[in-house]
Amino acid sequence: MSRILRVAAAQSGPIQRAESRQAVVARLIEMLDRAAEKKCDLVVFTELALTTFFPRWYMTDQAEVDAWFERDMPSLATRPLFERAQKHGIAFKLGYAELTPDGHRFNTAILVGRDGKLLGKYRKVHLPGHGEFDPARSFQHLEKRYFEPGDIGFPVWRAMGGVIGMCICNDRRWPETWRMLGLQGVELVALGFNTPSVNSQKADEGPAQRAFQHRLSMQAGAYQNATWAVAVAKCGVEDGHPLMGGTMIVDPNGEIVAEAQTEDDELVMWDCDLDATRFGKETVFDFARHRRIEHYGRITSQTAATPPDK
Ligand code: CDV
Repeated sequence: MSRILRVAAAQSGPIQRAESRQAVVARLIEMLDRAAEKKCDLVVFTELALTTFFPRWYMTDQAEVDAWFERDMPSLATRPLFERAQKHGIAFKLGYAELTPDGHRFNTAILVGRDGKLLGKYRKVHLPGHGEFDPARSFQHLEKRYFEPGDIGFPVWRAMGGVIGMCICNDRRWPETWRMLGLQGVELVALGFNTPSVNSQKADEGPAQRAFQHRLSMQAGAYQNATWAVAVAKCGVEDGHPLMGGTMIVDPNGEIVAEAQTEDDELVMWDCDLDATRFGKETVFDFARHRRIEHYGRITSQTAATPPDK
């Protein structure tokens, strides 16, 4: 059986604060239709794909905050996306803000199968930013205010003939994320990101450096775990706030094989041969033969770095 998965990374251009869910979903459906025309198997949408990147806004009214969240999935607004994907027989990955029935809020991604049914869910573990208004920053990044850290770890799923995993934005900068997925034999990692083009705490860390760090994280994560990796941006200028592009598909050698050219809605496609993950998994990154877990205890027993005394 062929293990080639035709993947479309569906980059979102900017979503303004005033844009409705219905208008955004119509844009996603338009990309889904184009992916279907090209006979794609899987469409990867971005992080918080239904709204502007609202954690840049400081809010104190919980009702105002909750308006950015989905209580059901599919919701009324997203049902047409599910129906169209099912009609095309395309699987998709979607990021959104999740409000659970018992009142928990997560930055979430779901994997939906070709039949329109939920295959898997991931909740962002590494939440960046801060919980209170920070006047020292050039803009706010309040993910720690609006979300709880994910509570379901880093699952993977057997789907579409392979082993699929997800993570979300800041997770890609953490080798722990990749290794947790790698240790479950992941063959394709799908993620979305909203990365401001400039560091809010360091004005001279601009677009070039941000793009470099993004590539470095993606390429290292893919190579060191011998997996395909698909990273999908929301980018362009949202209400005066620029987000970087850089949607890309990375092969299991860590090479970028396809990359977006714009900061708008754009499809980036590639035929990902899942068997191409085998060589790395059976040689230099054959974990069973080469990992030395007797030396890795600190990774799960401490958070802060503890340099030795002088
Ligand atoms: N949405 C994100 O997680 N953004 C972070 C920014 C704050 C650095 C990122 O890692 O891209």
